[in-house]
Amino acid sequence: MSNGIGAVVDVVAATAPEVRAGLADRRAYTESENPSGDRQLAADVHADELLCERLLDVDAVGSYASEERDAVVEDDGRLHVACDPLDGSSNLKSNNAMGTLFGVYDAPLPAPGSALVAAGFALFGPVTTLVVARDGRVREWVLDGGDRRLLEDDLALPAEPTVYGFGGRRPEWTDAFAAYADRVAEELKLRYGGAMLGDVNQVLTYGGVFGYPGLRDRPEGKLRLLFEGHPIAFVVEAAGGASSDGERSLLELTPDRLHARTPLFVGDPGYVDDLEAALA
Ligand code: AHM
Ligand code: MG
Repeated sequence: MSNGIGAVVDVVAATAPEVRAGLADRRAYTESENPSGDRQLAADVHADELLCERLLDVDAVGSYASEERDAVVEDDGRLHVACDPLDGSSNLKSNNAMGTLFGVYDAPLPAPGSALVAAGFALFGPVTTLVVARDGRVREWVLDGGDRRLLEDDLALPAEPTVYGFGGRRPEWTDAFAAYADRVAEELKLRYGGAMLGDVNQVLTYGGVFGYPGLRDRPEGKLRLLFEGHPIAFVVEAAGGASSDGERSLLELTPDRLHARTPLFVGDPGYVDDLEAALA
């Protein structure tokens, strides 16, 4: 098992710097939309193609699914990888953070969160970092050229929460969520950059809570359970944090279809508990 997961991590570590290096020339929109109805940038398509080809080359990888393609690409192997190849790609125009997110499952996709065996992300900030959760532990490296330098051997959410970020416009929030958000805003400092990976990495670094809630006219919210919710929940929970769709851990959920969306909250367990109580 570990060889298979290690090989997946190696592919992401090798491919992320290449995806990043390719961003400058791929800032234009293509004519196409992804299955969620978002316009695709050339950078989204490029990242997806590189990851698909290289991950399926790993012997243990039996299928690849991504936010950028309709159906699962099948092969032979016991591991199944779901990716958001370029999370936060609308930040390309404004030159803000974005990254590559992946989840490794030992069941065919769409799979329940309990089938995750590893997950992680590469974050393209001022430096490129790689965060990987497996076997109940989270590690963080800096990726520099071909080098991978360990930053944290056992990354844990800070006990003292400091920052928060919530997606969607306030008039679209439910009254219950808006009341909760008001309380959080009294206690924590707003940090919202528009890329889930960047915003969650601030929570992992400084402590706090990130959420993209269900909206009045879109109760399922914006983010996708298989490609975004499960992997980020797996990382945050392994770091000692909590995740929720408003009622229960995201890892207890199974998407009813590949591109299903979910309200998403991750971070400090106390703030996630309060959120569930506020929405109950
Ligand atoms: P993407 O994967 O197509 O980039 O969309 C997901 C992104 C998240 O990274 C981020 O949290 C959210 O969309 C931001 O949405 P908004 O622009 O509505 O704040
Ligand atoms: Mg995304």
